[in-house]
Amino acid sequence: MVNLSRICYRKYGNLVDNLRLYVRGGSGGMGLPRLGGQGGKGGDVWMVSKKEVTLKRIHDKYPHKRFVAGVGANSSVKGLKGEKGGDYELHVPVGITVTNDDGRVMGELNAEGDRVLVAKGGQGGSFHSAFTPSKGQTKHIRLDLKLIADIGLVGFPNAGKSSLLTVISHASPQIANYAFTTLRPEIGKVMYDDHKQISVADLPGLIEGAHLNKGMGHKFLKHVERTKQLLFVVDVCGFQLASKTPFRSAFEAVQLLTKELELYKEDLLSKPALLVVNKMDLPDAEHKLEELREQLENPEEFSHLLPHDMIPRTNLAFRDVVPVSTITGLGLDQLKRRLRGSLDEEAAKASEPLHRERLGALRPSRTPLSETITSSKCG
Ligand SMILES: Nc1nc2c(ncn2[C@@H]2O[C@H](COP(=O)(O)OP(=O)(O)OP(=O)(O)O)[C@@H](O)[C@H]2O)c(=O)[nH]1
Ligand SMILES: [Mg+2]
Repeated sequence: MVNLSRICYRKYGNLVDNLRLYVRGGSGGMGLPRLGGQGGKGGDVWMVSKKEVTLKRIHDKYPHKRFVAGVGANSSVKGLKGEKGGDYELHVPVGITVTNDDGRVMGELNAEGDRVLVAKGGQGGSFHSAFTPSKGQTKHIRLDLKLIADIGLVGFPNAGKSSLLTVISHASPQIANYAFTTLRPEIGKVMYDDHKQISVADLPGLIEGAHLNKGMGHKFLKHVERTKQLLFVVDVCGFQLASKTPFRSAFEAVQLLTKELELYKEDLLSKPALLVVNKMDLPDAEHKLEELREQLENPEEFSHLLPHDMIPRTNLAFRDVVPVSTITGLGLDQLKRRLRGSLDEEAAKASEPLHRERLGALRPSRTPLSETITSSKCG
């Protein structure tokens, strides 16, 4: 069995998860009216993903954050068709969404070597433009990094997500008894005795309306996209954001969080999910937990507790519901085991087709005759 007592931690300090850049395509080269020569096209600016790059490195290496492609060569007697200006390729991390200043998504870089064109070069001067070149596109763009982690913590503010990360890894995010203590994601590593590591991302709390970008919703939700599994965290006694907003029980919190993910990107709900019910040391927690379990078993019966438009279309089937207290330590070992178990289970599933393929390759190939006999038996 895995010994859970030795837990290490690696903190990703100074995480930069977004950057705003100025990009400009190169201007086209001058045409040559006398000989009908065409100027070279200006170079383009591209974002190209590379595994080893970080936004922090770009931030430090290019303080001006200006990226300009080369100008096209002028048409000349020696070279009537001017050469194209050099493209500028900026290497960015994998997992980037590129948006322009209006918030329009220009492209996603989700795999090594993906490319997004962010600023086109201008046309070279030619007969059609009275031999006058055009300028390259000029833009401000934003790079948003979606974190990669095995597990992403999803919860309303104050549920105890950071407290949980602190006790299952040695990360030390800020913890306080008010909403929005965590303003940027932080990753903690849970390390097991066999050197297996699980990365857990503490994400800032979501609020109702996060899918509409309320409370910086998208900024936080984007990180959930690249985590392998979800760990919902709710306060067993429920949560109220402010005196003017409604009180939400643990069940309502689960359903509302599910709905926020569904409205942001329904695919997220296909990720395996576990539910942590935190603060089990509080009075009446056992009774409330029972109530929650009952409600989760028949969520439809309790859907009247939610605003009509916030009832999830499909209820999340949690792999497990784990009651914990980050204060007394209750349930933490079980949780760590379940996290490990759930990830191992998925990894085994993912490698199954490969195993089958390899086994298949080892078996002697059948003759067409034996195949006919086998299939006729089934009929
Ligand atoms: N009684 C009790 N309080 C807890 C427990 N876990 C966390 N808390 C308290 O709950 C409050 C919020 O904890 P955080 O860990 O900052 O919550 P969070 O979910 O990270 O909050 P945000 O970063 O604002 O989203 C703090 O006052 C914690 O001390 C617990 O198991 N029992
Ligand atoms: Mg926090």
